[in-house]
Amino acid sequence: MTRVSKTRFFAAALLCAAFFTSVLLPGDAFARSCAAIIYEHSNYGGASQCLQEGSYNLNELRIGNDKLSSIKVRKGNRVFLFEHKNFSGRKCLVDKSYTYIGGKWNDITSSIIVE
Ligand SMILES: [Ca+2]
Repeated sequence: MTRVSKTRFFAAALLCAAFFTSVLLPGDAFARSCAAIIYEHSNYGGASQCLQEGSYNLNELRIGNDKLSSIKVRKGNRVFLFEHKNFSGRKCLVDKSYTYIGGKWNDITSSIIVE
């Protein structure tokens, strides 16, 4: 291989690596496969749980009771947060991602419906 073709080869290899990393990165695939992701802390930190469309009562919230502080919502989905278990108490509609769910709803959520 000449010096030039070696450089081109490595440039092409780098491009391929960048492409496959962006397409196949487990984190991205994980994010795309979830209708929503809930997080224990703000800025998508701490324990997290990938949610599909459906109902999640208190015992199905793996981040724990009264823990939710940030949330990612996939475009086209919406999420109802409930203050208490069994989908009762105050209710909050979330249709986009929030790095912080806000003072009124921080560490409150006890059940969730994802549509
Ligand atoms: Ca609660």
